[in-house]
Amino acid sequence: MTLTMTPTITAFEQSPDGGKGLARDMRVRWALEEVGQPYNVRLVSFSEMKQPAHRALHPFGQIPTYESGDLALFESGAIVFHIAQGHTRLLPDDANSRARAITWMFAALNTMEPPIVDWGITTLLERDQAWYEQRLRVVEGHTRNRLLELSSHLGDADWLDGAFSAGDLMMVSVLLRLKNSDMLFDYPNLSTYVARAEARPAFKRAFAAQLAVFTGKQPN
Ligand code: GTB
Repeated sequence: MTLTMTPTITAFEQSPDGGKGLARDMRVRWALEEVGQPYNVRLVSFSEMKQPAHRALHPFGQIPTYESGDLALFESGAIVFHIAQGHTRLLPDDANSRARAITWMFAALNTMEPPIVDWGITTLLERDQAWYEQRLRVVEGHTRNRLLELSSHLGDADWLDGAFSAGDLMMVSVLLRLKNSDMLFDYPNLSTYVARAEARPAFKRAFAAQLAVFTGKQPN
């Protein structure tokens, strides 16, 4: 089902990652591309995000948001879930397969993303602290534990549970936050898993669109 009304999402006017696709609008763009849903993007500055108009959409003053008709959503997980509904490409019809795909979305957001975010914050913001090396060892240890467990589950499968689903979309989006490190290389099946997802045409279109915000060049 393609929506008759074109949804609008929000993204950083100037993403701190310089277009590497690490901000959370990327996963929403990717989901929209997977289901073939055209969308508009409203770019917001850091100060605009904290203004009442944006907070009416997002209580925490962040991106991404999603608006379609009289529906306004925040939280990338909820947005991707909403987009995925009714699209077997992202959520299978079979009730049990669908429940498992949703479980993987939650696992990506609740089990994998927290240690990865901790690691990101440490490497980005805490380098000057006297306790940096000690803290880095702890957060890298937590992250590696989860990567090892995920790697053991994935084994030599292409995707987490049968066909590609919103669970994979969310998991890969989370793993991509480690791209600035060499950690993923230590788990070759996870590196291949991420590369397999990045090769999807929908991922490439979404990536090009968010990069174009930074370069000012429209994607082909
Ligand atoms: N739980 C929410 C969700 O999943 O939607 C979290 C949303 C969130 O963290 N949004 C961030 C934001 O708006 C952008 S994605 N931050 C501005 C603020 O809080 O004032 C996090 C992010 C930002 C930048 C990079 N980067 O440059 O590498 C990566 C990820």
